[in-house]
Amino acid sequence: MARDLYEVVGDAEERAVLVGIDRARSDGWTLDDDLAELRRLVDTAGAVVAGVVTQRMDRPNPRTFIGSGKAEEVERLAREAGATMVVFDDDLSPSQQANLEGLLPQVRVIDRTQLILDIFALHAVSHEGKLQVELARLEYVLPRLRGMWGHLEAERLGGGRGARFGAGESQLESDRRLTRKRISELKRELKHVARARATQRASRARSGVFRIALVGYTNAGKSTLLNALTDAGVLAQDQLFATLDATTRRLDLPDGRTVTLTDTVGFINKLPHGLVEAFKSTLDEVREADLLLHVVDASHANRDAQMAAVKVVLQEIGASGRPQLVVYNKCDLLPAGECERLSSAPGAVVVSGATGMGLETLLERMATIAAQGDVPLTVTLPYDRGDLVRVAHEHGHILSEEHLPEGTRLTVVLTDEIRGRFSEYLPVHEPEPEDWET
Ligand SMILES: Nc1nc2c(ncn2[C@@H]2O[C@H](COP(=O)(O)OP(=O)(O)OP(=O)(O)O)[C@@H](O)[C@H]2O)c(=O)[nH]1
Ligand SMILES: [Mg+2]
Repeated sequence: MARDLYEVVGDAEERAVLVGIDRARSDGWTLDDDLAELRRLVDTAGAVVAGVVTQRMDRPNPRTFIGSGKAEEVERLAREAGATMVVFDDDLSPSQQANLEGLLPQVRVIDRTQLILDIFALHAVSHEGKLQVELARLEYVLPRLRGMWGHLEAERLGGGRGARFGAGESQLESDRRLTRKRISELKRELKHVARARATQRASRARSGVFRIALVGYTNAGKSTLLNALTDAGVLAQDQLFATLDATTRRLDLPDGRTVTLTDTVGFINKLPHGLVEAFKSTLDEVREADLLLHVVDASHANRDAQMAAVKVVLQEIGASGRPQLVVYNKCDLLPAGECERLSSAPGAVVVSGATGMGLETLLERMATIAAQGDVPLTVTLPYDRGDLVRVAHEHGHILSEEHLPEGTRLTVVLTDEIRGRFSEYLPVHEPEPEDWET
């Protein structure tokens, strides 16, 4: 079966050469940031970095991604370093990947998406998690099946023209058919699992329990916080994508109210779209939460760019309109002045899941928000409505304030008395997530 051809990077002997492109960009990431993250991904996948090659270019070569001279350099380095694979930090099209495999015959050529899929496959534990990962991997593999059979096709070429256009084509067609069939089966099965999860969620919603979800960049400390707050005992470790499954625990707040707190899969810059699609049902926990705690590794050199990447994913899953509280974690690793500066931002709490610092404040903030009886709302007020911004500040409970080109974006808990004054700016309801296609 085709998916057996798709190997997992788990072998300690795997040695990787990394390839990164230095291009003009505006998203706050530099080539060094990208390569540092790619190193962590390779390390998490269990391989060793044997070398790095970079190239300055604004537009990748449509055939081979990097230039042909650069490809020769990669080939030489891979040979000298005894590499078993070459990992591109960007996504390769199926034909670029096939062409590169032709130029680098002695190694496996993989891209960032494939590496992340491999890590997900290594870390999947639950039945649902495994189904979701298998679906994402097969969707990725389907357009690449020709490349994978390349070596067999080459052998068949020895059999003459007839063999090439006869048996060869039908083998590929049958692989594609089997893969498509498995994809449909997986979607059906996931739809079934998703229904059970939706029923659970609906019953929690009906019970009126306030639902809080932990979201954030991978390795930010979400699971550590869930454990610190609820003794959940979930896996927390210094690895990317340690958590794939959603775990929900009850949490008693200082005012005696019980809420639920859900930990879920972490996000990353350039999170593969296929994974977001496949993890739809897990991510519904985020989309439907009453409050998102956006957990940030405040000690990370790339903190702001990571926060921006999380916003992009929240947008992609249709959760960007959910009320949010920013939780700057790992403050034990920050200089004291920096902690103070961060905690003065509206709507932010500074904590350490490791030492417990700031957790009481966090619990109190959650209690205040949950106790308002109404969930916080996110409104964007045009700059000529400074009067409403003042009303929100005086009578509401501001969780965050952001100045965007179109106006002031506030996440605020409004009392019933003043809510009406904001009605024309209140968000429209998010559409229901689309049904699985089968
Ligand atoms: N120093 C320090 N380390 C922390 C803190 N919180 C978490 N960590 C460490 O950061 C690493 C990642 O923590 P996790 O809780 O697994 O992070 P996560 O956000 O759940 O990550 P994924 O599940 O991989 O997305 C672990 O090694 C934790 O021990 C903190 O407040 N201070
Ligand atoms: Mg985790």
